[in-house]
Amino acid sequence: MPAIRNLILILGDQLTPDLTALIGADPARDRVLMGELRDEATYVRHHKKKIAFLFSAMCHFAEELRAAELRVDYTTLDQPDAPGSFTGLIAQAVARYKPERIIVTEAGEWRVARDIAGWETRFSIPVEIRTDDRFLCAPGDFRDWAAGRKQLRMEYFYRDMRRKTGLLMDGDQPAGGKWNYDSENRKAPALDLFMPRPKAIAPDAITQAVLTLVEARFGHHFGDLAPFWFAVTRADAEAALAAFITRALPWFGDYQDAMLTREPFLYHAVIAQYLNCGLLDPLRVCRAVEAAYRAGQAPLNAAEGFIRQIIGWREYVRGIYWLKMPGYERSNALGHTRPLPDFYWTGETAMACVKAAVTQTKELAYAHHIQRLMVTGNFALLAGIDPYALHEWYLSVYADAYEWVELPNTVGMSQFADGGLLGSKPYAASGAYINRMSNYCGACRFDVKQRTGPDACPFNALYWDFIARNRALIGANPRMAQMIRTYDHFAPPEQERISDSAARFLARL
Ligand code: FAD
Ligand code: DLZ
Ligand code: SF4
Repeated sequence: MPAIRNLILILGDQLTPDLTALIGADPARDRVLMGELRDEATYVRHHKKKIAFLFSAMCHFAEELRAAELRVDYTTLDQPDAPGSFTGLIAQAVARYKPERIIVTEAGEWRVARDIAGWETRFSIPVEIRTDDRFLCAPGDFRDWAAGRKQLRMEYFYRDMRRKTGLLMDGDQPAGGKWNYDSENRKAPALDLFMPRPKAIAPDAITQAVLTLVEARFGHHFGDLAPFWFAVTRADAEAALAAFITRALPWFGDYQDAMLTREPFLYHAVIAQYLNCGLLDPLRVCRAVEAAYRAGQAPLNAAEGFIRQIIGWREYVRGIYWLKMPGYERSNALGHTRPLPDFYWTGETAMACVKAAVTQTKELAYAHHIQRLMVTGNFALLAGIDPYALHEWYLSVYADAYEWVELPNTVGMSQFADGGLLGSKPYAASGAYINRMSNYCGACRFDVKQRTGPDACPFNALYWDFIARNRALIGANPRMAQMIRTYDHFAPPEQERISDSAARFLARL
C-alpha cells in the first residue's frame, strides 16, 4: 500500500470543489474519503427523497473529484464492510493507509463536530479542522457581533452583511435608499397567476441505482421516492437557479408569503437543498440575483427580499446555532409537552391547510417558508407540541434540513422555545391569517369565521387560548400586548367558550 500523506474527509453536505479541506490536495499523496453511512441516514429517519438526493449528489461529486485526478475512496451503503459512521469510516481508512494527518472542513452539525474533536486522541494522528468559508460569517465573528448586545435582531446583522459583501449597495447606501422592502412583499395570492415550476432533472443511471438502494434499505422511512427530479450535479443545480431567476424571481417578493392549494412552489427558488449540501454557492447565487436586478430583469423588492433570506436569515440562524449549542435543542421556554400528532406523518386531518402542507412534504420533501412557519409550525405552537419532537420532524422531512439551519428556525423562530432570543414575538396566528394568505379555507370542513364550537377553525380557539395562557411571556411585545388587550375585552362567557373549544380539540388530538 503506497504511503498516504493526508486523509481528506468530505462530509455529505460539503460537495464543493473549492472546499477548504481540498485546498492543496495532492493526487499522488493524498486520499479523499466519502461514505454513504447508515448513522447519517438514520440519526433521525430522513425522508427517502432526501437520502436519495444526498447519496446521488455525493456519488456525482466523487466523480467530479476523480475527473480532477484526485483519488477518492467512496464507500457505498451496500458494501459488505460499509462502516456505519464517520468515525468508522476514518477508523477503516487509518488502519488501511496509516496516514500522517486527517484533514476535514468543520462540520455543519454540532454532534458531528463533537465526534471529529475526539479523533486526534482516538487515532493518535493530527486532525486539521479547516474553517468552512462557504459561509459569510464565521461562528467566532457572530459571537463577537452578539457580545454585549441586548437583542440579537436579524435586521442589524443583515445590514452588516450587506456592507461586508457590497450586495445591493450603492456606495455606502442601500440600493433604492431602504435596507428592507418587506412591506411590499405580502400580497395575497390570485388563482390566475402563472406559476412556474422548478427545473426538473430526469434521474440518470447513478440516481436510478441509488433510488433502488434507498427503497430497499429505507423503504419504511417517511416520504415518497418518486417522482425524483432534484438536480444532483453542480451543473444541473446551476441550471435550476438560472430557471428560477428568469421565471420566478420577478414575483418572488410579491408572493413570498402566499399559499395556494396544489401550488407547492409559487415563486420560491427551491434551492435550499442545493445550497446546504454545497452544490450552489450562496454568494454566487446572491450576485446572480443582484445582476438580474441591475439588468432590469427583477424589481428591487424581489432581489432584496431574496438576498436577505440568504445573507441575512441563513447566516444569522447559523450564528445563533453555534452560539447556543449544545443545549439549544432542548429549549422549551413555553413548557410545551404534547406529543406530535400522527397527522404530521400521515396528513390525515380535516384541517385543509395542515393536510396540504404535510401531503406535499411527503411527496416532495419540500414546503415553502410560510407553510413551515404559519401552518405546521403555527399549529404546533398553538397546540403546545413538544418543541424537540417537532424539531426532529422538521429535521427529517425536508431535503434541505440540517440541524444548524433547521433548529433555530424551529425552536427559535417558529416555537418561541428560546424565549425570544431569535425573534421578538411568537409567530402565532389565527385562521384569519391563513385565510388571507391562502385559498385553503374555502375547501376546508371547518369555518374560518367561527371562533368556537365544533365547526370552528381550530386555529381560532387555539390562538386565543395561546394568548391567554402565555400572556406573561409574550406581553412585552407591543403587537402581542395588543392581542392580550383584545382577549381581555371578550366577555367572560366567550373566554370560557374559547378555553372549552381549545380543550375539547386538544383532547381529541
Ligand atoms: P426561498 O423561499 O426561495 O428562499 C431562498 C433561500 O433563502 C432558501 O433557499 C434558503 O437558503 C434561504 N432562506 C430563506 N428563509 C430562510 C430561513 N428562515 N433560514 C435560513 N435560510 C433561509 N431552511 C433550510 O434551508 N433548512 C431547514 O432545515 C429549514 N427548516 C425550517 C424549519 C422551520 C420551522 C421554518 C419556519 C423554516 C425553515 N427553513 C429551513 C427556512 C425556509 O423555510 C427554507 O429555507 C425555504 O423554505 C427553502 O425553500 P426555497 O429554497 O424555495 O426558499
Ligand atoms: C444528511 C446525510 C445523510 C442522509 N447521509 C449522509 C451520508 O451517508 N454520508 C455523509 O457523509 N453525509 C450524510 N448526510 C449529511 C451529514 O449528516 C452532514 O454532513 C453532517 O450532518 C454534518 O453537517
Ligand atoms: Fe386551516 Fe382553519 Fe382555514 Fe381550515 S379553516 S384551512 S383549519 S385555517
